[in-house]
Amino acid sequence: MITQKEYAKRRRKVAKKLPENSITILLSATQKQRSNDTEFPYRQNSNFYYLSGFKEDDSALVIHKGKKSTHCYLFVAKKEPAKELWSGKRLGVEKAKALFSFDDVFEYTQLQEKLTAFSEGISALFYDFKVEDARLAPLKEGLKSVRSYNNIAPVIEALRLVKSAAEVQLIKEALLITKEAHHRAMQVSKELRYEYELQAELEYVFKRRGAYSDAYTSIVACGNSANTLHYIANDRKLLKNRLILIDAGCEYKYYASDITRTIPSRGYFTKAQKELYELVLRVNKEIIKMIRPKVLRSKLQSRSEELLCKGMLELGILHGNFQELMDEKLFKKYYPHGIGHWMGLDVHDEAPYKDDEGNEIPLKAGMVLTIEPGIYLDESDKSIPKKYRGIGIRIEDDILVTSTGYENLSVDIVKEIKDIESLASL
Ligand SMILES: [Mn+2]
Repeated sequence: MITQKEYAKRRRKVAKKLPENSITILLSATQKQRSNDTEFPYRQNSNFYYLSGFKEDDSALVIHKGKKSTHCYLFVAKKEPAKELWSGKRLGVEKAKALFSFDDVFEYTQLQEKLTAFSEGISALFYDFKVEDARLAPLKEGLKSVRSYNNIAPVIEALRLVKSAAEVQLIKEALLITKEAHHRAMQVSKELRYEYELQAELEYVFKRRGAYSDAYTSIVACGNSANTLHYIANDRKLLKNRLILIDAGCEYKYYASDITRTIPSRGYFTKAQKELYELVLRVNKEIIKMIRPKVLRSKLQSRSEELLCKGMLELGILHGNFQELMDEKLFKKYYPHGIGHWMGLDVHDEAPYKDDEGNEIPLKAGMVLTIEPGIYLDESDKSIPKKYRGIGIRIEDDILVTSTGYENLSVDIVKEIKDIESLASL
């Protein structure tokens, strides 16, 4: 659990980076319309949530940094019984004051008026450029003395890069649920007929275990479907003796998990599938072993490219001279994506990969990243051995950088061939 103390500490860290005589406004996410009068389930904006822990819409966070002191305020929706009857209870000002450790809490409708009151001598305004919408214009207009408009998002996102112990704990809890979901998929795939049935099995576990949602739309891709990287239709048949690529992870208490496993549709890998799978698994493990503080992600990327390129050359998927294949990046046809990404409140955490000078940020204890090598061999590609066509494999784990190396947070989600086959035979 993230304590109020931790949220307050994060706000202090942000305030430290701000100039004197500045106001920072963070607005909650808005309700997103799905169609006509139906809405998507509401989810708070991650940067706002990171600094507040507040889950309601129609809310805002204000950091007022004056000459001598800094104050943080929360603005929340008014308690209105007639509205609450339809759309649910609101915490309201009084309870928010008691439960959240802000210097003060006001009604959201007072935001404009309070900003004007704070605005004396204010010259810089900070807000999240990604949440710039109609709510902001009148607020900006009210702050007449402001001379500079700045994006607060990079300041918050740089902090989000290094996770606290409590954040790591939540990611671990998300992964316990995601583990159960993937293991269930391994057990039941042979009994199912369509990709969406398997998707339902995974998401049934997410929901039943109290996860808010999937952290991203699940990919359940049988056979050649896996060669579409963002395949989310999940509406094709689970054919016999194919591999199924499953990229699915739940979001639990606002924290993501992101796991890919590739499993046989009928419980057993064929010989050709094993050959490819073992290559990807070897690369997955070898890259994870490289993780420790000060290592550059680009190093992990280039090493994964070397290993996959060499492996594909040995299997007769690529032809020619290894160095030429590397220099001309010909392996990219079959391994076109990155080795991994930051993960946290968002599955692709909005944290920077480069510092202000444009230099790559090296790994540091507390960072969480995915490692996800893959090979994608389209069924129409006549240049590769027939036995390998129509196979796509990715194996993805979630890794915490520690002071001495790494902790594989998803180590309990099976990925060895024998373990997957034995789960399938239960
Ligand atoms: Mn991923």
